[in-house]
Amino acid sequence: MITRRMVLVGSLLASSIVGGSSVFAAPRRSRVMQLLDTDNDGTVDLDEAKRAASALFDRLDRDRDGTLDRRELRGRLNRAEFNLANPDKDGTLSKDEYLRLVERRFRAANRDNDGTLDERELRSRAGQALLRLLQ
Ligand SMILES: [Ca+2]
Ligand SMILES: [Ca+2]
Ligand SMILES: [Ca+2]
Repeated sequence: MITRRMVLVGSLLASSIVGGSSVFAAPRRSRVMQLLDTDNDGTVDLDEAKRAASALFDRLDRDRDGTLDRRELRGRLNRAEFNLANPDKDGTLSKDEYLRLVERRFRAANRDNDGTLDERELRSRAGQALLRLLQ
């Protein structure tokens, strides 16, 4: 037997699926936010960004020499970006240099200067440039 209540709940579910903006729908968290936001406060802070960047650095460093050359970066930075991040011009990025670049891109993406990146800031062009160094 179908009660009025079941019909009501059914139509609410349907409208939240179709409309996507129903108050009954859980706030949507992007895959990348779920991945980076380790303290689950809904934003990415600099510590979280640096931790992800450090883990990616280690994964990309195939020859385990503690630095990334352009081949290991596999297109994440173009030549100009690489040169900017590599002031000592030794042909590789140390983890320090890499994390300094991450910090610069984090600050560029953090438009409202509140110390954290929300979904919208991550989706911005500056946010996407940061994400290329994190995943
Ligand atoms: Ca967080
Ligand atoms: Ca290396
Ligand atoms: Ca922000």
